[in-house]
Amino acid sequence: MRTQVAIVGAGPAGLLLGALLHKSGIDAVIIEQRSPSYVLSRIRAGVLEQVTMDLLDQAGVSARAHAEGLPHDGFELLFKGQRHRIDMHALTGGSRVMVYGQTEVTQDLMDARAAAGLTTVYEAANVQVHDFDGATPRVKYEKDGQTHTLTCDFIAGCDGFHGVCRASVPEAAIRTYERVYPFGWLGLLADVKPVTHELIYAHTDRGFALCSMRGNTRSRYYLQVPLTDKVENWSDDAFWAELRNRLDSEARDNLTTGPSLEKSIAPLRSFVAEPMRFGRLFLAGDAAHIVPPTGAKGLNLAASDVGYLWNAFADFYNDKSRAGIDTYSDRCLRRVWRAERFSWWFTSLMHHFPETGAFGQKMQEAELDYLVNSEAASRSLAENYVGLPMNFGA
Ligand code: RFL
Ligand code: PHB
Repeated sequence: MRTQVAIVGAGPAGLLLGALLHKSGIDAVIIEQRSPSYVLSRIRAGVLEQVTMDLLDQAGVSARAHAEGLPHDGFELLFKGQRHRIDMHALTGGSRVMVYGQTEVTQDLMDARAAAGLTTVYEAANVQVHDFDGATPRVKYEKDGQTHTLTCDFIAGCDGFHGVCRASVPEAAIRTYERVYPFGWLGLLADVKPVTHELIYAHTDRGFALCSMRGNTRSRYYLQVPLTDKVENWSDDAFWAELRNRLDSEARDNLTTGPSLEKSIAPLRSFVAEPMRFGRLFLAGDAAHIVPPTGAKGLNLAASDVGYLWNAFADFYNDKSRAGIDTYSDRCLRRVWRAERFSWWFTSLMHHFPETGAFGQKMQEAELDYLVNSEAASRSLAENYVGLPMNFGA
């Protein structure tokens, strides 16, 4: 088989790239190691920046997101038992975010891909990338007991943090930066009405909690937990009781509980690999970088990488220019590092770090107090939360 762009990974990054390339008349095949239902079972992001919505619009896959997504103009910070609203819309001169689940984005992209008759190979085993430092890269994989080779002009590594693409780059050609946090997030999804119509980010001395949603009748909640906790030891009742402990009295009274549809623990990590291009191999999304979820930036960064990569390939095929390809890594990394900084900062501010002691706790409270009472500080938070433009400082 031959294609112009071989995409490894059918998560949101790979599927969105496939959709955008199709709009520009560029041929792409996606190779995914899992089944569609497995990909859809991963409950992850919930907050989409305007930049991401714009890319979904350009890919022609945003109709359901506009119809069913919830536009949010603000969110709340809860500390010392009080909630404080950050009015993103007013503070940023009109920006907002869309609350719409990653599962739904993925489903919309899968449906559009199937409707357009585009090729996705699911359940591909032993996927390997070869010769990306030469003129004719290849992706090899096994399917139904047979070995297949996909020859291409470029490989897009959209295969997530544990994928094969970054791992195939010689160690000397890549530099990585990492911080692992000493806690994880226990997430619970339930068909209950959200505790309030906006997200609540709660800082308490019992740990962080987040109240989010997937619509008016489905809620997504998270608790900071020690990395040693096991999800099977957290009953639904224990989850709801602990969440109550971390909320203010009004939210506690409004909290509706119910059986969980899904519960899982995710470790928190900051990670960046530099550069993001190796010859004809381009990394995008979680394959190149990870942010802790506090800033809601992971999926949005995956989308902006893909936006730059789409432009690079469109320049190459349609305008015979290599400029986008040559600047891809630098352009992505600039936006990535800003989101890394914001996600690290917001994580450090909101979580409980036992090792920093009572002084550390006081510093967090003083910063939160400043943040909600200084318009300049609130604006900085709001500006980062809604997402920086793709061509900032250009
Ligand atoms: P994905 O989603 O991991 O998809 C990668 C795909 O590649 C496949 N794959 C392979 N395929 C072929 N061969 C191989 N060798 C392969 N190895 C892997 C995988 O099966 C998979 O299908 O990466 P992608 O596309 O870069 O997307 C990134 C996002 O999924 C991620 O950044 C976000 O979910 C992060 N995130 C959030 N991001 C936001 O923007 N807003 C949020 O509100 C938000 N909340 C979150 C989050 C992540 C969370 N967890 C669980 C880490 C909340 C949580 C709890
Ligand atoms: C989510 O709804 O899953 C979500 C929302 C905001 C975050 C992280 C996750 O910061």
